[in-house]
Amino acid sequence: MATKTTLQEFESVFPQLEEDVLEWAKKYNLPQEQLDWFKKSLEVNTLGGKCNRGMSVPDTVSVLLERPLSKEEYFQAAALGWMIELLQAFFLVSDDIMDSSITRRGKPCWYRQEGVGMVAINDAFLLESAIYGLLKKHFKSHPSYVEFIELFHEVTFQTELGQMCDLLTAPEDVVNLDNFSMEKYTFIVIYKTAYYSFYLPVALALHMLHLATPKNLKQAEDILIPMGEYFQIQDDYLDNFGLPEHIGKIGTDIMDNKCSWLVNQALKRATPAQRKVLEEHYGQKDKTHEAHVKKLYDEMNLKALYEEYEEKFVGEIKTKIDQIDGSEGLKKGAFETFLAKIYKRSR
Ligand code: DMA
Ligand code: MG
Ligand code: MG
Ligand code: MG
Repeated sequence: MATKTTLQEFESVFPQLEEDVLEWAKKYNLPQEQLDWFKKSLEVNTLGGKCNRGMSVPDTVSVLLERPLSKEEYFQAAALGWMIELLQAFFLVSDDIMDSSITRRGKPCWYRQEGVGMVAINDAFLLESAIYGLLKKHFKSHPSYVEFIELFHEVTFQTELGQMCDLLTAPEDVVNLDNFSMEKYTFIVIYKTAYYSFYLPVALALHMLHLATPKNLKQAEDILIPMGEYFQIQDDYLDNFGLPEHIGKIGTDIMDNKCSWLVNQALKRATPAQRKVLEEHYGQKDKTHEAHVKKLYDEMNLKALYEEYEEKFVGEIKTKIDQIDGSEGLKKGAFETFLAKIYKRSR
């Protein structure tokens, strides 16, 4: 029987990994003050989230083995999970600067914390580098060491392409609603979110267990990419309809001129008068403009539309899970747990 990890158990692995990263920096005689800074950045930016991505590595490994993990197996899987959390920390620190966000995980974004500012850019790079230090320390003799490195590089590249498209579709000074489309939207969310958040954890688990056959990787991708798409649609929905107390952040998509799921749905259904409201008020860095758009979203009943869509999308993902061919060791349960974790989430 597979077992599910807890946040507490997963977090208990972090101090060891943090120490490994700091030891690596100490090798270069990094002055104590900067060592303390790096430690603080590692803790503030990597801890305090839900750790859904990270925890899904040990969970997936346990489902694939159909048994609880030994101490050694748990450590390895959790270490890979923490590397995803570091990758996520790297993306979030930079994403918050680029999106001019205010809060993250219920606290000011790192770049807005006292004394940080644009040092946060370099801190983001360091969070990314930590991944490769940990991989080398703990996986150098694993037969899939090169595959692990290539996978992290590939997924990072994919995410950066998605972020590029997200940012270039949302210029700060020109609002042109014709730039938005569901095709553009689908590209953005698959690349900026689905690969690193959904495909990566399962691909890492498969590599760890030597089950990463082309067929298994392809089947995993075909399910996890739509699941990631659904997850980012939830993120866009929560940006407007979620409670900051729940999501730990204040929505910025309307003021940021983002090609969000909500604006695309609104544009699809807008009367000429409603389109005019969007043209006048979308993408303006001003709360009063934002309020007009929020009111329009309520009038257009986008909450109900989202809920309808959610059922349809989850149904389609479940059908895909049912069609899994387990002949090379892939298990339906791996995807079912993943989906259950995000279904109807409010945070
Ligand atoms: C998330 O996009 C994508 C990455 C790679 C961080 P987002 O800006 O919608 O995320 P959030 O709402 O968490 O700022
Ligand atoms: Mg953002
Ligand atoms: Mg963003
Ligand atoms: Mg968002």
